[in-house]
Amino acid sequence: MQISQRTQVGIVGAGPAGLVLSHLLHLHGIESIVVENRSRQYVEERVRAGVLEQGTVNLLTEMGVGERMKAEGLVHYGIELRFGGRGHRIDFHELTGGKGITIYAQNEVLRDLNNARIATGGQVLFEVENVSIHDFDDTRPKIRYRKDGADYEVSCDFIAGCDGFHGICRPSIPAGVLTEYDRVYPFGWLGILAEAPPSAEELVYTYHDRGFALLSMRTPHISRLYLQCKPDENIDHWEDERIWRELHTRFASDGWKLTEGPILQKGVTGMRSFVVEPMQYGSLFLAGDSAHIVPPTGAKGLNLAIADVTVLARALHRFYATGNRSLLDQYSSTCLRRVWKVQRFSWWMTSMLHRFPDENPFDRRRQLAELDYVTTSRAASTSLAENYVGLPME
Ligand code: RFL
Ligand code: PHB
Repeated sequence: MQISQRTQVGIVGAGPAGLVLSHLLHLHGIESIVVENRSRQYVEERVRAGVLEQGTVNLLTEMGVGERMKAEGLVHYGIELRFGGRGHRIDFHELTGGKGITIYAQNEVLRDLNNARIATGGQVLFEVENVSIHDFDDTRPKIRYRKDGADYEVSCDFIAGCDGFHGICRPSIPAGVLTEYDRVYPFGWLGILAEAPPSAEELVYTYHDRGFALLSMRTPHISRLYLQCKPDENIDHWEDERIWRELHTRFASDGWKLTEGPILQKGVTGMRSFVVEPMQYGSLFLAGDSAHIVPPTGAKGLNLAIADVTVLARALHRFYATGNRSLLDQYSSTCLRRVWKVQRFSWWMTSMLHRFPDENPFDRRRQLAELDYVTTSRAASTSLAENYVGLPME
């Protein structure tokens, strides 16, 4: 037996894209159902991004989910680029007319969004199985799923594919419709979460002979640190002592000390750039990581996912308020203008800061010249700063 449900917008995935979209639609009086195959606890505990652009912070605040972020988030007005054993600060505040970033963990954003959805009667269904989408080339699309042993079918007007890079929405689009643009990097990041006060007040991006390293943080007591590693690095070969030794070496700088602490979590992430065009097909709209992936060096994935659904919510609002489809028809082209600029920035930061296995001495000299240029030219550092704090929304 199949149980029928009906909503206006069916959303697959309760990550940042799916939950922000669902709440924005609610604020416009549009109903949605979100289906998520993981548990609520898993989604709220998974360690991922930590840097929010000013525009993301403003949006979450306007949506009424910014209270804890405002109280607990750490506002930064610059980052450090460290190379040749010396630090060079990029002053966002001065270069962008007062803008900054906020350090607040992605899983905390998700916790705040889930609480807001539940408080306002939103339907976010966790631990669903066998999610599939149907008839989305038509105006009567459906989402089917299984939960607690029963089969469900949700009829809706539109489907939002917010199910991340490994989701089912993008692969459900017929062959030949999408063009994929892809670059896989020949390295990964080994990331740790440590119970140690951050050793710097702002994020430190380091270029070192032994590879890139990044110092970030979550709270005044928790550090988040990354090391460039092999893409298929076996985390079991990295006992805590080896990780700290490598971090000390790569961050070494006169008069500066890295504070150690118990490692709470560790893992390896691959790095890729990926885009599909277009980001829509019939009544299906892809948003966030389901449509594009950036390497994490520019801290952009979460922010870009939220930018997509801001465009989608505006388009759906216009459609339901006036019957006018023009913003929906333009969804993909509007999003892709930002997507490609963010791709460029993330690729550029990655290329400037990592060692490449096939590089030659020319490439290394060029990277150092680039770092020297970026940290000494006001024009070049302004370009980094305006991209890092987030380009304006269209
Ligand atoms: P998500 O977060 O992957 O959410 C997709 C959701 O869909 C669910 N799902 C399904 N649900 C139902 N049925 C199915 N068949 C499903 N398949 C999947 C998944 O369980 C999941 O809950 O995608 P979304 O919403 O597009 O958000 C994207 C961001 O999560 C991602 O871009 C960022 O985390 C990337 N990222 C960073 N972004 C930043 O803006 N700033 C950062 O500082 C930053 N640091 C990072 C990062 C990503 C990292 N990793 C682990 C990839 C650091 C790292 C290490
Ligand atoms: C993080 O804090 O997890 C983080 C910060 C900056 C990045 C990537 C990840 O570029």
